[in-house]
This record gives sequence, structure tokens and C-alpha cells, in this order.
Amino acid sequence: LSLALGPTLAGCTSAPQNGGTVRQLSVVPAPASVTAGESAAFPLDARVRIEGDADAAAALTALLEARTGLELGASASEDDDTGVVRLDVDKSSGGAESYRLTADEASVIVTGADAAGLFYGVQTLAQLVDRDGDRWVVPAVEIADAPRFAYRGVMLDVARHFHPVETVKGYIDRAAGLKFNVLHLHLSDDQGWRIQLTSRPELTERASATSVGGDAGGFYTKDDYREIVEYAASRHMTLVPEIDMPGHTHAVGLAYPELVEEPVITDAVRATIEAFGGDLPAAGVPYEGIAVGFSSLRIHDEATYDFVADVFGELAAMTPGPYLHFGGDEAHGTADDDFAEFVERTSRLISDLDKIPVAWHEAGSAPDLCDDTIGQYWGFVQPTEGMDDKARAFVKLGSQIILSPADAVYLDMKYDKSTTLGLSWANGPTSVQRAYSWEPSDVIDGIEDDDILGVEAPLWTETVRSADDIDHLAFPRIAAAAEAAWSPATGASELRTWESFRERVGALGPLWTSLGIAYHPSDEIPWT
Ligand code: TNX
Repeated sequence: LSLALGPTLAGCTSAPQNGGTVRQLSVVPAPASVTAGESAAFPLDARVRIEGDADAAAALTALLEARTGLELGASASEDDDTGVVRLDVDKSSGGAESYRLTADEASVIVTGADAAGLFYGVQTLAQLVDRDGDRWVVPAVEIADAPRFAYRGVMLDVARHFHPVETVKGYIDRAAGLKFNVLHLHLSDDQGWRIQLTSRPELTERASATSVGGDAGGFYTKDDYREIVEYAASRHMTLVPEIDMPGHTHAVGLAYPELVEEPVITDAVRATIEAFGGDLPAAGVPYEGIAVGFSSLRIHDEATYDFVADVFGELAAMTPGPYLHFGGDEAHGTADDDFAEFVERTSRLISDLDKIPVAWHEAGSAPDLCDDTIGQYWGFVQPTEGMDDKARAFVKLGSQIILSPADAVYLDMKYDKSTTLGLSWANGPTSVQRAYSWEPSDVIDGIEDDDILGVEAPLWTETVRSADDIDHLAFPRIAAAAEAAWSPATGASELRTWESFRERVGALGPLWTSLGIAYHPSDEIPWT
């Protein structure tokens, strides 16, 4: 059902067409510029021809078929006087990943400055498709769009619960549709090691069988990993593998007991076990609980650095993208000096492999960190406990940070008290409105757009077992993270308000349903 919602994007009004009515132009993340066109809408039917770039045409055909059931071009003929969708790359048309989209009653023209830009234009086009009476249309519009940040990431924790290749591919499609361009995989944690390495076969042989709560584990073979890398690349996403160190390494001890310290049972560990149940971690026994901060690699043993060199050396060779993430979070079982020594050596080792090291913000406390290390901030939107100082340290090195403020973009938080899945440690549950209502340049004093590589939304999986669980927690909040990463800053566009966002997201319900996305039908959103 189409609804007239009055004024549309950026102060424009789209005229009702042919007696029907058209909703506001519902593009998420909000484009840099949108102007409603004067003409009637472009009618979408089986006679429409798609011309130009073959990859983009295939992506668009699949999306339109899912959304409308129409097989475009099925009854087109060359001399037909019917509409054309034209998809091209033109390097001179704008900056990296940008595109332009013009729709009028005769044609839809999408021009990307590169293949990624064209792909994003296609995603926008799929969102614009609407029902007008008994026909499908693309409303007349002119869009010029480009990303605010170069790095727009989602993270999936495949260590707490293992998620098979098909689920990862599904998440890549979902994220790419919202113009994310990085998939960060959290490949190891206390509960399991999830990536096969030829240099260290014992890791997956001995430390991958279980997950949180006694659920089955699993791991990616080297072929699986290649398949994920290639699938991500086909959706213009770069894979960033994370091996978390020196904490979060209990599973390493199942394969190599000589590399890890005895578990350190802090008060926080006890408190988590009291709240959520489970056994105390014990050396050599798979850990199936959700406490953090009890494990550590041995810092003063060269065998540890042989291990680190093998792991990242092999990962570097398997990973075409520029980044290797070495964790560094919550190493409460490691003394401060030891932590600094470890992250300094590991960051340098990764840099010597010609990769860019990435670490959670705690690594910023090390005075001699390799100066190209990217820091990933997971503190709150209003920083506490000096976490902002640690984030600023990366910028002082001359590097940049990725923003993942936990109380806004951690997709594993509950929506409200009644949500069955998810955690709530990050300032209580995270409503969709709270997930939306933050501005990247306001999080850390002294850090501006140039210091921010991008925004990433992590999904930790202590409570997340299936693809539907992922969808339920991610959608719709992932769309808020997409908007923080891609769209103009709050205040720089009329679209960047909660009111506009909730209307635009609400109109995406039918598209998401047609793509099989099991989104949470939050009552904060006016779904249509
Ligand atoms: C914190 S914040 C973690 C993860 C947990 C997550 C659960 C950070 C870098 N680490 O180990 O899975 O909270 O929300």
C-alpha cells in the first residue's frame, strides 16, 4: 500500500501520479543530495531494458525480481518505445564510490564513478522502487551521492557462536545493500578458534569444536575463507580478519598449553558467571561461558612471538585487503607493561608484513605502538574511564580511528527489556532511536572527520545462534549505523533526523521482507 506522506526528501514534494499516491523517497542511508523530479514516474514492467555494465545489471535484475517478481527485459524488443535503465561507470563523474541517479518517465540512468559507486547506485534504485496502484514505478528523482567515510564496517563474531559460510554470505549481501564496504570477522576468542592455518593445524583440530552454552563449534577451511573473501569482493566489501590477542586466548591454550597463562579469575569474571551461569574457566578445558578478561598469552616467551608470526604471516598471505586486526581488548589477565610490550611487537610485526594493523582502543595506551596502527573505539558515545584518551593516542601517532561506540552501534544489545536475545551492558538496552541519535564527530573531543577512518557496527554472538537471530538484532539498527558511516553529518542534511530516518526505514520493510531479512518489527518504526 502506498501512502502519501506530504513533503518528501530535502524539502521537495513529489506529485501524486496518475491518480495514485507515492510515499516519500525512502533511501537509507540518506544520500548526499536528493531532488524530486518534475516528470511522471518511470514505469517498471517486463518490457524495460537494462543496458550497460553487466555486473551491475545482474545485481539489479536480482533485486528487482525479488522485490517485484518482474523479469525485466523479458518482453523487451530493440524498437520498443519503452523505458530503459542505463548502468555505466564513468571515472570522471565523481569521487571514489560515488554515483548519480536520474529517473524520469522515459529512463533511469545510474552512473558510478567506479564499480562500487555503480553498485551503490543500484542499491539505491532498488530502494526507490514503489507500488503505484497496480503498477511498479521508480519516482522521478535526481540523486548525487558519495560516502562520508571511507571505512564502513560490520563485524560478525564467529567465535562465541560459529556461523557457516552461507550465513556470512547472507550478511555480506545485507550489509552491502546498505553501502557497507568492510566485513570484520572476529575469528578467535576464549570459546573457539575458527580459521584453519597450515602452519598451526592444531588450532582448528583441538580448539574449534564448541561454542557458548555447549553449542556446536566449527571453523572455516582455507577454501571457505577464500570463498568468503571473493564473495565479499563481488559486493565491494573488504574482509578484515581479527585474531584477538593477548587476552581472549583461552582456546589457544587447548592447542598449545605452553603459550598461555593460567586463567586469572577476577571479581568481574566471578560476577559474570554469577549473572549468566556457567563454569569457571579452567586450563585445557573448552570454555563455554561468556565471561571475558581471564586469559592471556605468555608475554615473556619467544615461542609466543613465533606463534604470532605464523598466524599473521599466513593470514596476510590469505587476505587481499590491507588490514589485519589483532584485538587487544579487555586483556585484564595481562599486566599493563606486558600488554604494552605485546601490542608494540605485534603491531610492528603486522606492519612488517605490509599490512595495516588494527586494534581495539586499549592498545592506544602503549607508548611505542607502531604508528600506522588504526584504533577501534568501543567506549560509549560519551566516553568514560579515559577510553577517549586511548582513542586520541592513535591520532597523535598520525593514524586514524574507527568508531564503534558500544551504546549506539553494538548490534548485540537488547532493544528493550523484553528482547529475548542480546546483552545490555552498554548503558542498558539500545533502542533504534538511540542507535540512530549520535554524531561521529561529537564522540571524542579533538577528533574530527579527517581523524576518523570510519564507523563499524559489531555483532557479538554470545546469545546469537542462527541467521534469523542475526537479522533480528541487526535489523533495523544496522541501518542507523549505515547512515552514520555513509551520510552527511547530523545538521548538514535535512534528512539526518530521527523523524526522517524512521519514515525512510519504515518504507524499506517490503524490500527487506522480499530479500528474506527477518527484521525486528520494532514499534519505534512506522512500517509500511
Ligand atoms: C565486549 S568491547 C567485548 C566482547 C564481548 C562484547 C559483548 C570489546 C572489544 N569486547 O568481548 O563479546 O562486549 O557485547
